Amino acid sequence: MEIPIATSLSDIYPDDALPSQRARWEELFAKFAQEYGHAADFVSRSPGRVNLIGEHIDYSLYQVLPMAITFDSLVAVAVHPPPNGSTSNIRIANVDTSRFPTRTFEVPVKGDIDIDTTAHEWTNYFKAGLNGAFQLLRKLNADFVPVGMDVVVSGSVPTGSGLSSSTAFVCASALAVMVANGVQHIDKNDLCELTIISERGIGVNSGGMDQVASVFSLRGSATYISFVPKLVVEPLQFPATDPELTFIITQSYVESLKAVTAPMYYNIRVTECSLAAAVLAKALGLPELPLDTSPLKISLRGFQNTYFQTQHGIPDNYEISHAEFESQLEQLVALVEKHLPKDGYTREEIADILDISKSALDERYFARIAVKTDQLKLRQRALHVYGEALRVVKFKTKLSSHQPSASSGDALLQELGTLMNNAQHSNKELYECSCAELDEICQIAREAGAYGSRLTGAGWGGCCVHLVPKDKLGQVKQALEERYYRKRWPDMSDQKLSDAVVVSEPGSGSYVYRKS
Ligand code: NG1
Ligand code: MG
Repeated sequence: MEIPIATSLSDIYPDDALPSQRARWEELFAKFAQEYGHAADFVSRSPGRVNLIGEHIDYSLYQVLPMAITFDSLVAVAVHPPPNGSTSNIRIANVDTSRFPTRTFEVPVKGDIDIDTTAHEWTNYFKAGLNGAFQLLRKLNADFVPVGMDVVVSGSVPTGSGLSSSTAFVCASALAVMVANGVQHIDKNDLCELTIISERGIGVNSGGMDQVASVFSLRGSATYISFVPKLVVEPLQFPATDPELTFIITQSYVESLKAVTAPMYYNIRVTECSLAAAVLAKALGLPELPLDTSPLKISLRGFQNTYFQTQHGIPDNYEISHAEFESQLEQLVALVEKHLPKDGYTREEIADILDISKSALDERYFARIAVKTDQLKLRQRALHVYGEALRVVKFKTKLSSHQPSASSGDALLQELGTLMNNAQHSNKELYECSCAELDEICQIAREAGAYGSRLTGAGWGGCCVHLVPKDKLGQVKQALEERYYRKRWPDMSDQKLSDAVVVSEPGSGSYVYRKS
C-alpha cells in the first residue's frame, strides 16, 4: 500500500477540523515564504496517535490497538538540486521559532548524519528520519546524490504527552526526504520499517506501534497491529452502540520527555523484558531463543513460540485460534510466577543464571543503548506483558464481534472499560510507568462516569485515554476541570482548559500534499 497524495486538505482532515487546520497550513506557508522568499514544493504530514490498549508490549512483539489523531507534524519542503562537486545543505525552521530555533546542516554524501543523543535538540527527530530515508535511497541507487532542502516544520502534537509527537515528526521527515529525492511511490511498509529502526537512533529503544499507527491509519478506524510473523495492519471500526462509544484524551500537563529519561525508564523496561525471556528459556531448559525483530532481538513473544513448540509440539504458533492464544498467555502467567520468583535481579545474578560472564551480559544487553539500574524486575515486567497481551486480544475480539442487536451496548462498553482499568492497574503496579497525576485523573474520570481510564503511550506523565459513554461526557469533563485542572492551576486559560480534554475520533495516516 502506497502513501496517498492529497491535493486538498479535506482529503486529510474531517470537516469539523478543516477551519482550524486551514489556518495552521496558511501559517506554515506564510512562514515558508518569509523564511526563504519562495513557495514550498510539497508538504509531508504524519499524525500522532492515541493507544487504546496494549501499553509497553509492542517491543515484546505483541499486538496493540492505537488510532491516529488529528494532531500531526507537517514538513513543508522546497528542493535545490545537488551542487556540482560540493555537499548540499538542509536549512530547517519551525513556525514556533521561540521553542525551536532554525538550524542548517550539511547533508552527508555517505553514511549517517551524527545524532547527539545526549542533547535535547528538536532537529534530532528530522535527522533520524533523514538517516532512515537515506538508507532506503542508497539501497535503491548506490550512487544516489542527495539534494539540498529548505524546510519549515509545524507540529500540533503536544510534546512529552505520550501521543507520539516524536514519531509524527520522524515519519513526516523521512517521507519528506524521500519525496525531495525523487521517490514517487512510497510503500507504507517501507516507511514503517525504516522509521522504526531510525527513530531508535534518538536513544529510545522503542517498539513499532507509533510508526505503524502514524503511517497506516485510515480515517474512521482504529488500527489493530500484529508484528509477527510479519506486520499485519487491520483497520477496526467501532460498532454502533447505545449509549454511543466515545474516547477522550486528557492531558496531565506533566511532560514526559522520553528521549531524556530513557536510560532511567523506557530502555530499562525493554532490557528487562528481553532478559525475562532469556531467563525463562534457560530456567525451562529450552534451546536458545531465535533472534527476532524486537529491539534487543529476544522477546517474550519469542519465548512463547519456542516454549509451545518445544514443550507442547505446536509447530506454527501463529496459526492458532484466539481461544488457544488466550489459553497460552494464561499458562505463561503461571510460568512466570514459578520461574521468576524474585522481586529483583542484579546483573550478576542474571549472568549466573544465563551461565555467561558479567561482561558478556553487559555487552549483549546493556552496551548499545544507555540503561541505568541495579535491580531488574523481570517477574513484574513479564507479568504485565503477558497480562496486557491477553487484554488486547479480548478487547479486540469484543469490539469486532459485537452485534448491535444481540446484546446491550452498555454491557459491551462496561467490559471494554474494565479491560482498560485493569490495564492501568498493571501499568501502575507491575510496570511502574504511571505517576500520581495520571492515577488521579483516572480516578476522577471513573468516579464521574468513565467506564475505563488508563494512561496512554509510555507514561510517567503525558496523557490518559478514557472510554466514556457519550451521555456522560459533560459530567466527566466538568469533574476533571474542577478536581484536577482548576484545582492545580486556578488561572488556567480557557484555551488550555479546552485543549486539556478532547474527544478523539480516529484520524488518517501519513500523506504527501501537493497543490493541485
Ligand atoms: P510514546 O511515549 O507515546 O512515544 C512509546 C513508544 C512505543 C510504545 C509506547 C508504550 C516511541 C517512539 N514509542 O510511545 O513504541 O512502546 O511507548 O506502549 O518511543
Ligand atoms: Mg515518543
